[in-house]
Amino acid sequence: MHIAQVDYDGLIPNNVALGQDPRVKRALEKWHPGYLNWWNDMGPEGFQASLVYLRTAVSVDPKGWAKFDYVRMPEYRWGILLAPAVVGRKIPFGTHKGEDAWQEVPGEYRAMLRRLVVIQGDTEPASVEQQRHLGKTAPSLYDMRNLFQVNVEEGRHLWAMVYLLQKYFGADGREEAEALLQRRSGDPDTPRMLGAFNEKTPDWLSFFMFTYFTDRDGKMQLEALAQSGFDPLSRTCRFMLTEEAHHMFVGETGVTRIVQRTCEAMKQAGIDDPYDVEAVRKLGVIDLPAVQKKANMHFSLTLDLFGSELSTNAANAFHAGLKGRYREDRLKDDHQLESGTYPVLRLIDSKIQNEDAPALSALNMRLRDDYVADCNIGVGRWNKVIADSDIRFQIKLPHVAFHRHIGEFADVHTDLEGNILEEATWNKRRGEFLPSDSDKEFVESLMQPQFEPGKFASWIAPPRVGIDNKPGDFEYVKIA
Ligand code: BYC
Repeated sequence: MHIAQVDYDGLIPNNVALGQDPRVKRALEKWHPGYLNWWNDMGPEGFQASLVYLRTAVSVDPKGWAKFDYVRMPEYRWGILLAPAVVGRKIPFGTHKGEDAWQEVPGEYRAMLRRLVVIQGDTEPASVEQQRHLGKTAPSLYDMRNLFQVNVEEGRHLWAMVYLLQKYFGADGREEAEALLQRRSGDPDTPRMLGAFNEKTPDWLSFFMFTYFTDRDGKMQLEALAQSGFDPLSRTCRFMLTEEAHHMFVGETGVTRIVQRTCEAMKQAGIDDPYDVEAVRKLGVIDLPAVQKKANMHFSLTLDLFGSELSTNAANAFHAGLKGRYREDRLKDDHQLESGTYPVLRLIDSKIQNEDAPALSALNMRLRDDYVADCNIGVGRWNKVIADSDIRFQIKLPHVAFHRHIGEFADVHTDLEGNILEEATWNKRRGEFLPSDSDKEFVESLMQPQFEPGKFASWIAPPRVGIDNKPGDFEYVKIA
């Protein structure tokens, strides 16, 4: 079988010759019913019997890897897909740089590698759980379909990590695969592993911010893992990145369409002042300050996902050749970082300042810096929509020290510019920076479903083009 082709005949579509690997095939077939139970319990609520116009990966060929068709989500063909192997691939960084990439787990790094795979795997079902109620308030069938597309692909990404656990980690891999189905986002006893994945996604503005900011952490982490010297992980992540792009597209365009609709409504009503929140809200659109506050929230929660600025875990994973930097293969240095330094923002004598730190220890900070730069690109596009409407408002990412729970700034409060605030001032001003109860209530009040083909809720503009070039009134979801 050619690697670009996917075997669709069996229960589990794959391009890893599962048919010739009875041990792993059996293990996955055993895991499958538990997965379906989890999907039925924790996946999109109320739409499991509906026909959804979804894309399914049928190949890993970059030109034409997906096909679109109506599918009921529980019947989606979740599969195991690895990007094609690079012949003669070498470990690209760390102490083993230049050695042949590992095709099996290197014994000395087994625990570290398993931890990375498990953490990556844990985020995927978590996001599905966080988003499971949103279908009921979808602002259009187009948006509902995009939500479900994101959800089924996160499900596939769980499969991707579970395949690695089942194939390469024996009995403890099987246990971890089971545990991935047991933890639950936000559960006080069995929460998901990382902070942001235990938060609520209560409305569609949050969903778009999550897919813009948090899925982008997914992109950065997958890019770093795609560099791995453990070749099966690298190939798995490379293919996951193909799907991930759509998730960020959903987020970026979702926020763009909200901002566009708000600006249009303000212009029509002759409102110039974006801070006249009461007047703007009467138009049935989301005021720009509320959009800013949601961005502050999701950006800061996502920064926590990069771990501490200085981290021995990150240094060890790089040194071992397991997790690289963002686009390691395009960087021009020794790829070992034993001697270099990197500027790290730290809290020193109660002041936020840069300090040069050993480059190996500063890898989380470096990935976070790359992330912030990437985030700013889409924010610039949102601002262009606002500027084109002649409204004087700019969405800005807050300072990286703002509203943090992990790392250097976990113990201080700051304003959006990074000025340190006393506890009492923070408590008083919190509602200026983050969604207040009344902001939340207002956004929630707008979340009325719009399920008529081609129609959109009052607070969001239609997309410029349909999915798979379908016309505006295409019935993306046939609700059962
Ligand atoms: N919450 O050395 P430190 C995605 C723990 S998103 C709770 O500073 P490290 C997706 C940490 O585990 C991408 N705990 O951190 C997006 C450690 O605990 P232990 C997911 C946290 O290890 C949307 C201790 O604090 N993939 O794909 O250098 C939808 C000290 O940690 C948090 C990955 O993250 C937190 N936020 O970096 C769907 C890639 N942060 O071990 C999917 C794999 C840290 O001492 N993961 N801790 O008990 C990693 O590379 C790293 O584990 C992290 C943390 C970057 C997450």
